[in-house]
Amino acid sequence: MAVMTSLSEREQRAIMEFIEEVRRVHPHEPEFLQAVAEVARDVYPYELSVPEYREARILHRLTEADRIVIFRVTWRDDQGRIRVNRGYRVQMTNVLGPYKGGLRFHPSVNLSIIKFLAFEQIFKNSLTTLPLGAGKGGADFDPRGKSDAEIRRFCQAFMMELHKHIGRYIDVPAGDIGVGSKEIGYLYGMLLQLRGYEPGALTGKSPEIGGSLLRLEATGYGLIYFVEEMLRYHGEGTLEGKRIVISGAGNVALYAAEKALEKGARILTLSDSTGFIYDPDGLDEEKLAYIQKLKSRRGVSLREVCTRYRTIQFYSGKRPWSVPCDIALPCATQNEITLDDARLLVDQGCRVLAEGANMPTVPEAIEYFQEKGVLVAPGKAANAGGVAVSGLEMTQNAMRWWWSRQDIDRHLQEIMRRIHEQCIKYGQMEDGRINYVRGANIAGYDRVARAMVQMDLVLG
Ligand code: NDP
Ligand code: 2IT
Repeated sequence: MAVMTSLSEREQRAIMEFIEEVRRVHPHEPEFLQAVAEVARDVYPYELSVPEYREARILHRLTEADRIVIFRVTWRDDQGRIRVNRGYRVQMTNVLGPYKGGLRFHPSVNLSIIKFLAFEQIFKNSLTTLPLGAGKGGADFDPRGKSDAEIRRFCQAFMMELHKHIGRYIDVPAGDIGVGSKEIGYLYGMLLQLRGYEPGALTGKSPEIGGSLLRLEATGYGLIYFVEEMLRYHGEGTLEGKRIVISGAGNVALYAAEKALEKGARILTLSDSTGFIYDPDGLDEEKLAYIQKLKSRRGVSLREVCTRYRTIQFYSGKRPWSVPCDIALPCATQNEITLDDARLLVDQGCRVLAEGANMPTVPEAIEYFQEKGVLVAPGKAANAGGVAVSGLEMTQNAMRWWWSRQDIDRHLQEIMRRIHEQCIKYGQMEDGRINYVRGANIAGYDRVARAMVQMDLVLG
């Protein structure tokens, strides 16, 4: 299905009006508006071209969450002082399955950020082709500098409210920034006490308490599988010898690095909120294992790596995009690649940008990359491996059975391959080039739209 490369004036006006309307209804939510605008640019003209979608006003409906829960989380710190945080759960749509998406604990969390993440999740979860609706949650809680006991008490207090809104057929949270298997363990422990055995109500659990093998690695591994598909399709060879620049040093970044290394790539950088490390020799397995251990301690800076490895350089307060590379993998957070960063990356020879994080690239930078012929894989396609294996965790919990690492890995590779295929199908331009951003947006939208039209649920 080839798509027109340029929009007519009428289409452009319709998109602008749509975005303006969303801005009016959701003022002061820049990240949410950014995510909606990125999708609307591709999807709104498509919606207008399909009479039953246009009539059903699918995109208008998808920009308004089914419901949003905002709640107080009260907990006690190690000094015995009462602390108050704000918790969120945005239940976006359950057309394809139970609301599904992670929980983020970070001081920057606000309604706009959780809504943008929940909105992205609609299209991502749809692309997996698993029965998953979309949601996201979290709190403005800062795990840095907190003791284990404080993290546990916070997670318990958070679940005191969250449990009223989740369930295996209702809403199934998982991890995201600041929420790893340790936090999921505490959250699940509290859910167990409040409600009894219900492993299917939360994913990202460790295997001992009903989690799926390979869930931990799934987002990072899936990202690399997706990049391999892109290279293969474009005749750009394999990852062997390719120079990769990665941001982040958390779950997604470290497992992407691990898999890329296994495939023979050269990992030049990692970053965290304090700066980035650059290893001119490329990180090897030993260094990566050391970094993994170091970063599993909350609040430790990557700077520490240099005290052990003298050849590794640390750049305080900087992002890694100035380092020459073939492939860039932003795996930290939203809007971490600006237009200036994009210019730098392109000048230095970057050919592929694949988003491990959600919305890490500002829209102007995406446009610039595309103009310059850089292949851009949007997060909703490239990082879908995490939620896909979460979906498989739900399947295993429902079956009261577990699959081997090899089984899950096979499914993950197959799912990433199919997502790539959908991007090709819907993102093929008239000149034969592939616009992965458009492909992912339209393919993700189309499945939800078809489901909505079939159920045709309109009240009033
Ligand atoms: P982690 O908490 O494990 O790691 C996050 C990493 O990014 C850390 O190194 C952290 O630095 C850094 N970071 C976070 N916020 C900022 C910031 N504002 N500025 C600079 N650095 C920052 O999170 P994940 O690896 O799970 O998530 C990373 C990204 O991937 C997010 O965008 C998330 O939404 C996305 N994602 C995650 C999935 C998952 O399964 N976990 C699935 C799909 C997408 P520091 O160590 O200093 O805190
Ligand atoms: O952004 C994401 O897709 C995630 N944080 C994972 C969500 C999940 O439910 O596994």
